[in-house]
Amino acid sequence: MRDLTAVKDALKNHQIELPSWAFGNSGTRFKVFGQPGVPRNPYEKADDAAQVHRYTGVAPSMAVHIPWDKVDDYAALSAHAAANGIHIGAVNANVFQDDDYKLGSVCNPDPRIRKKALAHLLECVDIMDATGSRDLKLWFADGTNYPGQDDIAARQDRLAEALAAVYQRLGDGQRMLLEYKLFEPSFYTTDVPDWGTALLHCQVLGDKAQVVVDTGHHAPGVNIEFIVALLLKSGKLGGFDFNSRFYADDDLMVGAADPFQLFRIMHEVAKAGALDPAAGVAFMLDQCHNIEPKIRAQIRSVMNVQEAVAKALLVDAEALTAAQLEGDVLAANAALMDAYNTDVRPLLAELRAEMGLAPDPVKAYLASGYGEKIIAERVGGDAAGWGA
Ligand code: RM4
Ligand code: MN
Repeated sequence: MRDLTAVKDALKNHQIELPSWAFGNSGTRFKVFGQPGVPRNPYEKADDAAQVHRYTGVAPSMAVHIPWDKVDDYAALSAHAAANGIHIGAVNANVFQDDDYKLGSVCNPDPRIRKKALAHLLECVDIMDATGSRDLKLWFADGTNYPGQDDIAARQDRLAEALAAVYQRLGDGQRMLLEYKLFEPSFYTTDVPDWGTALLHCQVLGDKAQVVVDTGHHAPGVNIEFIVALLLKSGKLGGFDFNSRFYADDDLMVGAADPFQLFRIMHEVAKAGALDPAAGVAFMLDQCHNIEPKIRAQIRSVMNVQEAVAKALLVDAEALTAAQLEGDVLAANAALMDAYNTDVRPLLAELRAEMGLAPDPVKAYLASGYGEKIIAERVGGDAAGWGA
């Protein structure tokens, strides 16, 4: 697509969802470095997420994580988000931070613990009803550390049973997104380690179950765009958890470690016509800003995704296909590289001007004084954190 108006229209339509947890304190297992001005509750997280949308214009929703974002009244949280121009997005379940889950949640050998985990997942669907959220995102820390520790196949049966129960509970227009991750916290087996396992479960469940690709959850060197292309072809790509990694699940800003990979992924998405929200692919960020300022980092991340999308949209599809069909390896590669090497920042600045936004969102946010304001106002109370 090289018609610039069409490129800009596609960019205006493309939406990115922010994770509530990115605004709270986070860290590694060695240390959580607290930052001043961090939200103390989900309402303040929504305030911060709204800032990111305000300056980028393309991030109108915030995913929540339960129980980190537990509130008494989810409809009130939704209304608060709406008053700030955003809405509540995916509901993320958390069955990995309770002592009971030492040997797993829905795959645990103990039926009592499996029941408890399932009850939490069902509670998350109740929350979706209250917030009007479409997606339930499931990531399981389940797995084992030692060969022989548990029965690999039996754990799959327990998983399937829990997923089926949650699937039954989904209402019209609700979906279940199953996320996979190679390892961590389990080091020998993980019960949903890869896209194949996630896809097998989703295929058994039905149309409302789709796979979510967290870009940080693969072994080094895995070709993520290949996975994306296949899931798109089979109608099973429910969404992304974007972040970037140098080594493991680093949760760094998307596009920071490997912008070329992000471009290659977005090229597959653009080619499949899946950028438009109507295609049903959720473009979520799943990041932690351990040392950098959080709101600004989220703005940067949204911009990084937009840059990759813009480049993907600039690929001369006709030239690419012609070269591919002729077997002209170098011309085909050049068609991709020409788009990737384009400086799309002026185009994005123009787009923002058309949307009534400042051309440089980071500069505009810094000039707003919001960062200083929350540092002055958010005194006392407990800063939100991911509690690990
Ligand atoms: C997991 C996974 C989930 C995220 C948690 C915090 O590794 O990526 O999506 O919710 O971390
Ligand atoms: Mn994730």
